[in-house]
Amino acid sequence: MKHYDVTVKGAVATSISTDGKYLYIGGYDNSPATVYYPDDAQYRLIKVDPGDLSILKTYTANPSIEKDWVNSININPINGEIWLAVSMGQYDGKIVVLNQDLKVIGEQTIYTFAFPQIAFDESGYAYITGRSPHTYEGGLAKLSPDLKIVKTNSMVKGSKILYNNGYLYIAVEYYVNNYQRHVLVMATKNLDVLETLVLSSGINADAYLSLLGKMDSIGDNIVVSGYDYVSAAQTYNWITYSVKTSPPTRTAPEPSKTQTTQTTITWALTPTIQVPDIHTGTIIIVGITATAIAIIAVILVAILLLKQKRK
Ligand SMILES: [Ca+2]
Repeated sequence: MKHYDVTVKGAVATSISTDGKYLYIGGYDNSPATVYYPDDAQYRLIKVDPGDLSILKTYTANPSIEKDWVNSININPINGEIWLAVSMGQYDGKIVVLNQDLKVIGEQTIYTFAFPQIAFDESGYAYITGRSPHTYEGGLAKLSPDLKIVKTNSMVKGSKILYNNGYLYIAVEYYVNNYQRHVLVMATKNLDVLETLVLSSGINADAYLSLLGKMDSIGDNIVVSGYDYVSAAQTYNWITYSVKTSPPTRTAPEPSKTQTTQTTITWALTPTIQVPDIHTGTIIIVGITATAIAIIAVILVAILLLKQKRK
């Protein structure tokens, strides 16, 4: 089943979420563009019937002359409110809260938080991270359910954020040991960093995280995907990490029996990352890069060819 919306030209969908009753799809359209502001776009949210995919309501707004878009949609688990993380161009962010009728309940601009992402805790507090790829500004912010900024931490400029079992996990990029690397930061609900783990320490390539798309958890594992760029081969590779979390008090790792490859890495910090408090624990990382898969495929093909030649 598909629904094709031809009523809007130049529209791009970027994010989808559900409150269990309806689908909410966000993105942008470039209808405000003029010859003076050719990049102007407004953000756009539609409420869709999950049965026939018909559009029940549409909300659009154009807060800046830049391209404004819905970067992420999250439903507040406490009350079902729809929280939009809107990027106003590539420099600033805005949180917009709507009810199920797509009426705006409140808004909060968070400067420098471009490409924002949202995570909720069990009390309905929201944790926002965002960053500008151009100014290298951004940070981490805690917002109350009524959209007041409770606290900020400008040290952690995340690409993705997740709340799981009492802690925040933020996926960031740091420059460590000659490369841009995937890093996972664990923080308290008070935005204090507990642990910082370099995920791509075994990869000699620059590693990046898309500023669109979420990270998630399954059981005790935090899962996050990104990509790296091998300049010698001029290729991009997908890479996925599954990080087993352990509370700071627990030190014994629980090796996973279901994974084919695993590396045990101690939570540790490189000197270039400044974190106020370091706990030692152990986690398991499982990562399979597309390069590894490609190498295995080439070997398999070579074996098959050899076998055919022998026949
Ligand atoms: Ca705009």
